Amino acid sequence: MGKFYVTTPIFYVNDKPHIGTAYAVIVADILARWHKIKGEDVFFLTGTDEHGEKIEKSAEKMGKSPKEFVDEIAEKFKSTWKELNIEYDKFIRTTDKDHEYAVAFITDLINKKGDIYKGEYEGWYCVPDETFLTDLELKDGRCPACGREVKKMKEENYFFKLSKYQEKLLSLYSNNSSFVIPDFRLREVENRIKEGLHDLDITRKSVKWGIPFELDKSFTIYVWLDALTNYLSGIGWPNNKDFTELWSNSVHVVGKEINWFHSVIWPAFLMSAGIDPPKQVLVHGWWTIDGKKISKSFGNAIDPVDLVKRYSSDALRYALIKEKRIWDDGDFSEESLKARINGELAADLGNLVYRTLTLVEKFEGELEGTPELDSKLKLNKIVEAMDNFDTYLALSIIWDFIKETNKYVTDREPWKLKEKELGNVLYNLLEAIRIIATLLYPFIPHTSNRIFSQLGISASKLEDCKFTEIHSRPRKGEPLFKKV
Ligand code: ME8
Repeated sequence: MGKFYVTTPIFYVNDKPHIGTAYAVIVADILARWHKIKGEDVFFLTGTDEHGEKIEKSAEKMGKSPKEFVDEIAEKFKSTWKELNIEYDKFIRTTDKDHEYAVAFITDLINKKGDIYKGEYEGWYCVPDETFLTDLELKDGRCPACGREVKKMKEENYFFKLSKYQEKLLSLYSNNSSFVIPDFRLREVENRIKEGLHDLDITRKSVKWGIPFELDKSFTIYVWLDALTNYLSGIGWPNNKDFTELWSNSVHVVGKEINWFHSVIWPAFLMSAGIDPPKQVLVHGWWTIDGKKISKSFGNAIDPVDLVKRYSSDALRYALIKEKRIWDDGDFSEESLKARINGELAADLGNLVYRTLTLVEKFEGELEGTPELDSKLKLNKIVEAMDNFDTYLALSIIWDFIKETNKYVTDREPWKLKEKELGNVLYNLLEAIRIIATLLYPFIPHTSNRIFSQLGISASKLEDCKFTEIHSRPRKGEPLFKKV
């Protein structure tokens, strides 16, 4: 059986989840469910990134110990993912003991390779982003990533010989052109590497809330070596010898601002430790409001739980995927979400199911006939789009099939038909609806399950997406979506 391992960034716990963090998790959930209906063995990892100065400071502000503070926020993440119907297999926390062990282990491997040395760092530091910056990297004297103030820093530090991996990284990309999706994000890191790689600081002296650095206990490990290792510790590395089966089929879903860490620094750490790189990094764009990135610290965060309560998790999942391609940025708009509920979910999909099942309930004949709608189903195109992580395109092609099915109703006017002819049209509609529910399952799982239940069948798989015989007696239920 094929394997599929998908991860999300592990989120900083200085914030509760917002629509941007929710997006990464929804994308990963859709990919996980897609691979499940393909019949693969799937492992889906998400979690929280709990060490570092930022978190130490946030806890202090709240008058809590770091541990008390992170425990509370980690729970908020878990409950939010539950509201969004996220079916992860493991929720990792960087304060988990087995994770801390894995971080010490990988640091030791890197050190044994001779890739760690002690030096001194002098430059600028962005506290919220926990990044050192050079004069050249500053933008108008501020952090280029978040636009906030930076402070001057001079610190003894331990460094990782990142510069040593310049050529190896470039050949990783040229040997595997789909290592980073989309392609323009691969070119971006490639061009930056060609300008020259600096060695990377991997410890902090002033930060107590972190994993101890075994080589020198007056330091803790800087968040990125700690955080990135979650992708291995989350599947039992280093003790689980079978981790390679999942690892060779791994996809990291990450936002564009952390592409560098995932496509450059992470593979370099792994090369140093003698571990293969992950299979792929899928880099998604940002949700914005009036063009500005949504973020708690910019004060424009939108609470996904509030949207779920008002519109349902499926409506939110659907709207986020249908609004833009994964790798693009896009403005979030509640008006557009409402329009999609009314126009696409309630009218196109909801009505199709409701009116078909209304006719089926009144019909006593055999639900059988000849497939007439199957030629409208572009299954290969949907599979191809999903293989390319183009969830937007896949969902659009599924929606074209829903529209074709609605057109079939209008063209054939089943309310005017009788007996065998009616049985034939209803057969086609029911089979189309079953296939639609199967293909929509990764995107709107709750709605798909409701359709399956109205059809009187259990959930089907991708291999069942063809017109066959009907063995159940469908029963109409409540409309799938109410207009808002
Ligand atoms: O960077 N639009 O954590 P983080 C889309 N702990 N996605 C967004 C977004 C937005 N406006 N805002 C956030 C960290 N995200 C590290 C990661 S991984 C080993 C360590 C999503 O809490 C997006 O996926 O800042 C982004 O990469 C992630 O949240 C950053 O979460």
